[in-house]
Amino acid sequence: MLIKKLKNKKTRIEPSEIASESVYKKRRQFIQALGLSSIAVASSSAHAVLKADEGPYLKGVKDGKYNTDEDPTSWRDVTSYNNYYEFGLGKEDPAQNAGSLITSPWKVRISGEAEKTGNFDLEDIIKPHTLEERIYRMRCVEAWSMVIPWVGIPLASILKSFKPTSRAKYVTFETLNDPKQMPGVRRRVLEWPYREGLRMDEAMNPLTILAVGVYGKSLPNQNGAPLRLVVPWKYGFKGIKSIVGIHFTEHQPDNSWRLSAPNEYGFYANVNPEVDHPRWSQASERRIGAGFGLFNPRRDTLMFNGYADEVASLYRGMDLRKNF
Ligand SMILES: Nc1nc2c(c(=O)[nH]1)N[C@H]1C(S)=C(S)[C@@H](COP(=O)(O)O)O[C@H]1N2
Ligand SMILES: [Mo]
Repeated sequence: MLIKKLKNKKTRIEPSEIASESVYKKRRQFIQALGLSSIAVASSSAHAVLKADEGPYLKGVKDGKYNTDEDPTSWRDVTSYNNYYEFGLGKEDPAQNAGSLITSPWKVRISGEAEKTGNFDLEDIIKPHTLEERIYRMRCVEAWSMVIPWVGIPLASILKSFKPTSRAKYVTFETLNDPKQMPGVRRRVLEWPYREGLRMDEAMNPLTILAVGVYGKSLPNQNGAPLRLVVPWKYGFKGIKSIVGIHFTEHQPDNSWRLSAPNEYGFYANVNPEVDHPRWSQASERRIGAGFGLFNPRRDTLMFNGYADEVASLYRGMDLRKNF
């Protein structure tokens, strides 16, 4: 029980942190006004309100593109309202249970249709690239949404470094599958290991990133440490967490959610207010942390989650009802 308590302590949120997002926003505006990179010069006052035990700010993070200017969802909500079934089905389970995940050292296996394949240390994969902050709208298939300031690397830069061959038409990702660290995989609620895939042009789109951090700091385990996918125009389940494998393939791969319920979850999973989930509407969404009940009216969901200018051309001529 003592161990459990200590673990919980690591993820408990102090009341002072509720202010973190407004401080964070002010700091960003200030730093943007100075034209400086946001994280490299992070002020100590902002640091104090963010969780002290989540480690220092990541260094050398530059401002990225495509940032929404909507208010970021609080650190508290981003790190305590999660989906990560390997650590339980409840939204609060991942923050409670993911302390058992060991994220260092971490290896990623690169395989399939690429010239450079093998087992690589995560540090070696990341080192040649520049970290960027990307403040994205995120939308879960369960019709809630958040605004999350990720820190990551464009997936295209990382994939190119492994020199995919001309036969690489898709890329698949795999999460760690270790019942010792992940109590949830003992129940077969999904096809383990959790896996997800993208078409190569989706993977290479400049919006797609592999995230290593959030709010300027390393990813908490519950958010998919140490490496997770972020594809802001797709439903949240495409954003696979704690990646240990990247595989280049010629044919469209399987993904865990489609394997478990093919009529409910497709391969593309593009946010689309016009195509309902068989059990609920996808036309509107509830922004987490934006107030309660009447004070938090549902907002209309936007086609491609508001990123149509950047990605609609990827799907020209496709029937998005069939390819959901
Ligand atoms: N390995 C793994 N990745 C996962 C999930 C999961 O259960 N296991 N849940 C997905 C779903 S449904 C969502 S909405 C997002 C949530 O990411 P967040 O908790 O960082 O907001 O993670 C996605 N990635
Ligand atoms: Mo989700």
